[in-house]
Amino acid sequence: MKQIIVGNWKMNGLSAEADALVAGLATELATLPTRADVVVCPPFTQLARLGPAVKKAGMALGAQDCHQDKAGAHTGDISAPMLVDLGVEYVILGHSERRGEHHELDETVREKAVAAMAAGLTPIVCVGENADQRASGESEETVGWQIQGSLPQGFRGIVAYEPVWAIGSGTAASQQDIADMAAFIREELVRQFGDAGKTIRILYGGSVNERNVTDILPVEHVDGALVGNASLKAETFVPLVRAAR
Ligand code: G2H
Repeated sequence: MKQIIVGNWKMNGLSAEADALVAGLATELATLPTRADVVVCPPFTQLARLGPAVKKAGMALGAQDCHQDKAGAHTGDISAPMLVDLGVEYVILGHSERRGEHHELDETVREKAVAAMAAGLTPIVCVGENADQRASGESEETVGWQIQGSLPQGFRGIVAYEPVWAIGSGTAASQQDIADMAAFIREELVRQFGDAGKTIRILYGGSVNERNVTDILPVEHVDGALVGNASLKAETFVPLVRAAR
């Protein structure tokens, strides 16, 4: 499977810096002969202005969340059809920062994934254990429940394994931990979706950078990376694309 590198800008990017970052990515990616799929997920406020330049550079546009309803009385929310209307193709759902700061449950994430697929978006559903769950040996159990609860029937999207304790820490999970969990997730996906589960891309996320990426991307069942901090500069993001197959 072709790998995919997804940049999650989180709540970063005023217009001038967002424009400069996409321009920098465009220049550097143009020098790569063949490469993985690349998605950038800026904040909602930058989607419309960045869309044309992102596509011109051969990248795809992603958003960081969507509401589960198509429209209606949901002050401050953005629906999946609204994202499609702006040329968005991917949407990150159930990131641990949404689950934590906005109390999103597996059920909500599942409803959002249904809405995203119905609108024609590819959902990137995040799962991952926190430090306490890891310390008590419950990593697989936690991720298993999240997969069962967050992925709807007929799921056609991407799963991102993001151990919460590794996010933004500067230290990624070890190669062995990633290999073990990616294999477990693959088994779960096949158990839940049959043969279709073999074609769902599995990403690793959590402090991916140019130093550790060469340990992470070759791991079996790892089909790419979801990248936060290192996606905010072309010089730290492009090496990750270069390392992908
Ligand atoms: C995990 C990741 C991107 P970072 O949240 O989703 O962020 O690479 O900064 O740990």
